Amino acid sequence: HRLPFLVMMGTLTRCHPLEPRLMIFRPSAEDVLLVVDVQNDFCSGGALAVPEGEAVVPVVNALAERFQTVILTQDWHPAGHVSFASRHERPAFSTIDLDYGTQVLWPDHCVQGTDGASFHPALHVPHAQAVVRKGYHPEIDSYSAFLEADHTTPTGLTGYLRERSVRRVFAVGLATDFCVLWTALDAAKAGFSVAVIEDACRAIDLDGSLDRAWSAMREAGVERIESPSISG
Ligand code: VGL
Ligand code: ZN
Repeated sequence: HRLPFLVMMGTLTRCHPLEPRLMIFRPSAEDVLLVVDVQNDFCSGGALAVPEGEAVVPVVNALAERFQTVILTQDWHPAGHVSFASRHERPAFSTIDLDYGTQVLWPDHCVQGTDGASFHPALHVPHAQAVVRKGYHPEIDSYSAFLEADHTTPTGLTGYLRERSVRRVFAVGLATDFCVLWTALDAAKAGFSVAVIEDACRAIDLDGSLDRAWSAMREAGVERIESPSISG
């Protein structure tokens, strides 16, 4: 009988033996696991805690073992950053209009060099090869690991990944509906194949932002997968 597999982009990709519609990805040198903002401030007890944020840590640790190339991102704001509600004397989670568009105002979080900006202590990815810091310009936020919120200023990650011959980006981390969302959309715009691994992410979900995020990602051709779809 015929084995249910097909070959995609030079990588053996087959169906899950128990779930024929589930595609299995076997990471190669052309794949990167991009771990977005698994930092103390986005976990329980942190300044901008994402519900169950720390639950991604064991999932990410296990996934990372299956990737040769792992890159971490770190939200990295100076004190008094333009995205901080305190700077504008406005309530957290309200919005203001800035030159580059609407900005959600957040509690002060991920201030450079603080414990809140450090990676979660249980994140164990010793073979991670680069850390991309973002949001360091005082007047520009950056949810995306590729482009700042002005949609023009690059972080350098596109060039880094291209120079390393990466073609597929697997995004995980915090938060699904902000930094993971914008990272995935910009990766797709830059020409990478993109998948978001849902159970390795958690969301803030502000006024329906999670549903909108999945719709936007679907429209951009970003695949929505679960961690059992990544084989070792
Ligand atoms: C994030 C809000 C503000 C995120 C970062 O990592 O999703 N969200 N800064
Ligand atoms: Zn931030």
